[in-house]
Amino acid sequence: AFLENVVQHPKFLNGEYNTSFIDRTPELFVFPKRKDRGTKMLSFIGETIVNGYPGLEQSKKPIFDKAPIPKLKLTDPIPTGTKQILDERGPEGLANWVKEQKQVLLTDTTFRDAHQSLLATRIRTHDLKQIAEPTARLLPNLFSLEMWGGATFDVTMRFLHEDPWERLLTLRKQAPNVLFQMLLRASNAVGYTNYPDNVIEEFVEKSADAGIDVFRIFDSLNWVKGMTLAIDSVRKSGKIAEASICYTGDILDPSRSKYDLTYYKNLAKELEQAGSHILGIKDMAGLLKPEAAYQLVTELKSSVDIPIHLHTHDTSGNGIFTYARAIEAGVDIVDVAVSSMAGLTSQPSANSLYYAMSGSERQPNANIESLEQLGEFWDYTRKYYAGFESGMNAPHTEVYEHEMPGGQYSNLQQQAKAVGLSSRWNEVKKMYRTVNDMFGDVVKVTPSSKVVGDMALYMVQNNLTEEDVYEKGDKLDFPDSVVELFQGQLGQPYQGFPKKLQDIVLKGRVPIEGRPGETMESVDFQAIKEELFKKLERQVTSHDMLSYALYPKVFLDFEQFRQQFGDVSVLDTPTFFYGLRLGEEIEVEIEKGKTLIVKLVSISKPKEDGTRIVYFELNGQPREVIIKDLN
Ligand code: 3PY
Ligand code: ZN
Repeated sequence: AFLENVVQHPKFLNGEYNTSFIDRTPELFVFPKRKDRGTKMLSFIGETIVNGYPGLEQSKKPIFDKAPIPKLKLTDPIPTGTKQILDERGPEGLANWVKEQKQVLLTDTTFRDAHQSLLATRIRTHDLKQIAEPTARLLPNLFSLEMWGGATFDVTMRFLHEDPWERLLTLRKQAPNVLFQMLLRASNAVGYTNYPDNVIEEFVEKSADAGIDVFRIFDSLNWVKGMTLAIDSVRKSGKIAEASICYTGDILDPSRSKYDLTYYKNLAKELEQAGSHILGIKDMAGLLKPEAAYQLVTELKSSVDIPIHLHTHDTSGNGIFTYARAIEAGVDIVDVAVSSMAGLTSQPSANSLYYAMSGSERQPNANIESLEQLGEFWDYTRKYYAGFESGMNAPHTEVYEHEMPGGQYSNLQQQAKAVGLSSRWNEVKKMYRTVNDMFGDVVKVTPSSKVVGDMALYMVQNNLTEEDVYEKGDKLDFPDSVVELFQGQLGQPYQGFPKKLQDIVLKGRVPIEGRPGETMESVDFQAIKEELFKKLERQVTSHDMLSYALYPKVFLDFEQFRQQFGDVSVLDTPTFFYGLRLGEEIEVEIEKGKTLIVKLVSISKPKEDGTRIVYFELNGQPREVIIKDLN
């Protein structure tokens, strides 16, 4: 069936194919299904109606207003943008172009970090797809759209039952003019652990092929040695390497002298030396105060020759002030989100920054009416995801104390809840800072931030003080992630590990000092291909192989889900999370021009074996599915 699909494909017949034809042509893998798509979809909707969506409190489906999509003349050509500049001039040419701009440039993070930080990364491709082309048309002057990487890779498969690669390919088609940016955790790729070198190389190459232009690369301990392989791989792919400094501590506080201006200056020079086209300053927790931003950017502008791109989180409420000062000091690009997806643990608002810079020659070149229109879409869309909001609804200046990254706050809160520590959340936050200090004042960003969080939870849960750890540590069984950190599995922190605690944690195990990837065996992609072919009984793409190499269990669970329920990314978001109301009828476009009409007719009482029958109409014909009621 696969070969039949290949030889019948119009691109193949026209000779428009190259080595990536197979990877980039997902329809080649669409074969006659054993179970029809309608039945699979009804099974999924039936499951959701009876048992709810995992992680959301089960409730009757709320009534949502449909998000308004800006009305645009879609027959007009999409205006050109930075993507065309990169394609014409290459990464160095693009970097030079950035330096020539008088106005500050913007990266819109709405499609990635904004929802990672506000809504536990849950925004679905279905919604992104509605607004990708309008965004490309309304904001063609953006530097980039951050739309992949970080937690999105894992969450799309694990919780949204979608393929992250399909998201990238789909959005790329709709927004061909603006650079696509992703967050790459250096040797941890888009995961929480170190991967072998060939996985990183392959992942970068295939991500670049699928549409990523700018790779923001960081190491969770600011360890340059852990970043060079990723930088080299990006350079090889012809795309933009934006190696980043993770900002921690406070350069204005003389008692926090470990990370001072000189530290950041030296790091910036090393990253420039290592081949970075742009220097990122990644303020993942939003600790960079306005005056510190001014001093830091001033210092770095005079130390390196490449453009500087600043990322912050607005947790403290000071984000716009920080940006205004950084812009005054000459920062080239800043990260913002569309107003209704901005603020708090997310990025500062693009709309606010636009107005804050009124009267300045560096005011960003964005159309404010466009930003407001996009804001309206996201205002409505965000409501579908209300169940994932963190509950933080005002500026949170405590962040300067606990230093938790924007993306971690709600996550750790959930973890605390899961182990029965909801009522001790304040203690957990304080302990997070204590652990930071015990670990020698470390950079806290995925995955090092997760280790600090694990240790804080462990100590609160077991009622341990700092002294207890030093006194009774030989009898304590520390979390695995803590042992791995002190073994050097995430790399080496600046000025090394605190020796005393390292000995207590390792209990005689020998730490490594080199790059973990150096000693890890390469992944055999051919073997993965064969293994997956057997498991999945279908042709295996290089995207499948990478998803499996990074997240073996998550990928296989996702595949199994697809076998059982089909492609659920075609469902609208309220239906995906809440199913249908009695009597409600929806239209689902399962492929271009092919629509199913689904109506919920009734739900039976549970039978003795705990199952219910859910009665639907599918395109006017009665259909039923049997669902086990797990409540
Ligand atoms: C991630 O690694 O996902 C982050 O957003 C870190 O800030
Ligand atoms: Zn961030």
